[in-house]
Amino acid sequence: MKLYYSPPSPYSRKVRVVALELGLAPDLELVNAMDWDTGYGAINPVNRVPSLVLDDGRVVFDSPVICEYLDVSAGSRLLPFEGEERWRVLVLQALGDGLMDAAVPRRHEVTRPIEQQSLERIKLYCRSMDQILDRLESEVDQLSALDVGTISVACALSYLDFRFAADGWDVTRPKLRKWLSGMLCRWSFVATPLG
Ligand SMILES: N[C@@H](CCC(=O)N[C@@H](CS)C(=O)NCC(=O)O)C(=O)O
Repeated sequence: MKLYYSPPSPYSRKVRVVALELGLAPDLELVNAMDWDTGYGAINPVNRVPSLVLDDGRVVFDSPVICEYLDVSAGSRLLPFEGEERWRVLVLQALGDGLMDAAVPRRHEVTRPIEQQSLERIKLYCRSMDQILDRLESEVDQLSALDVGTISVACALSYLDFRFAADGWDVTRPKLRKWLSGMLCRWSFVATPLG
């Protein structure tokens, strides 16, 4: 298996952490999906990272799909195969992914020339981020297990530290910060720094 990934991408990190936690080691191939001339679109027509190319040439993409593929391959250890718990973990993953889905385009927006930036869009991204962070802080006691949900949330929060440290998201969310510190001690996170 080969994983196309990008070092600053929180979605890529999520998949890499999941793979490591499952004892899987796909080959890694760096790609910058924003470059025009990589030919990456022939692998993933959505043109986003990550993508997982299987040994038989099939391609799995969108990080939740890749995580589920890896997890099922390894015996469903990070996403319950059925039952209520499955939906709880999937919704938690959607919260983590949703935080990335607001933070990543916010980052793109604020790195555009100032006259091209949309303040309205930035405000919408920030609202979404604040709402998700508040929800996570209020439900932090539900983040005890290691699963695709908690991995997604930890990757999203560490992306905020990486790109938006000045926000100080943890000032009003100390329980979430404490929880994140514990997660980031895991070897799978230490081995996959954003960069
Ligand atoms: N829903 C996708 C989102 C992936 C995504 O947005 N990746 C970003 C990098 S962090 C990307 O490839 N951006 C390239 C682009 O938008 O052209 C997933 O979960 O894999």
